[in-house]
Amino acid sequence: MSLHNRRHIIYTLYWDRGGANMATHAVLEELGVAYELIEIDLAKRMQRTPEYLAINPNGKVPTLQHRGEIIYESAAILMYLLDQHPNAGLAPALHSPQRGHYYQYLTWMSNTLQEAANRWAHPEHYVTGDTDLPSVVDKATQDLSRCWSILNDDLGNKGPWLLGDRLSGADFHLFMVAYWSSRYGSRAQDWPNLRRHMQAMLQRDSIQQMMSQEGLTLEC
Ligand SMILES: N[C@@H](CCC(=O)N[C@@H](CS)C(=O)NCC(=O)O)C(=O)O
Repeated sequence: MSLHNRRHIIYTLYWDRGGANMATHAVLEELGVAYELIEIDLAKRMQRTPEYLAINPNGKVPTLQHRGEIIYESAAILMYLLDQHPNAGLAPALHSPQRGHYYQYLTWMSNTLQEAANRWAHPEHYVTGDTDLPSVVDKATQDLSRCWSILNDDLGNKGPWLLGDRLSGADFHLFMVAYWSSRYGSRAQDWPNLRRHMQAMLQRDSIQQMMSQEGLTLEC
């Protein structure tokens, strides 16, 4: 990690405190590569400036820049990043059976788990008025519980990581959504195998560095 050594920077991560950048940020730390952080303060609507929309037309974080390429979507960024560093062992080899499960978890967490999390946190994005907001939140809570149940079973059957005995990028993505859920109606930490997973992730230097740099804390 050489966050402040600009001469050797190869990655630029656009981020906001506790945003969907958390997984990428921790993986950059885990890899020990040189990177810089550019804060996009969502509270100040910096994601909507013409400058940032030119980088990421979705107006969301994270965005990663690497050798002139711009990549958005946290799961895609993780897969791309870990393919740049195959020796780190955080992505299963291309033709290994575990590679399928790695894709499975990252895409499922993006479009099912993270989607339910987003509905819980931002029900206003899913309806036109505000009268239906409680029912959107209730349904999101049910869907989150279903997702936690699936993950809790998988971790119980395989564990301690999503791919069994090997840590992968998917575990960083899971930790990110599990962290967010500590303020939700359905919390990952209330499921025993998920709680163990969160506690194991919290032991990692990379997670601690990311959380300290983003000013985050978590008790579980
Ligand atoms: N599926 C995207 C979701 C990104 C996302 O929703 N980011 C939020 C922060 S967690 C954001 O930038 N929101 C700003 C906005 O919607 O204006 C990913 O995983 O990268």
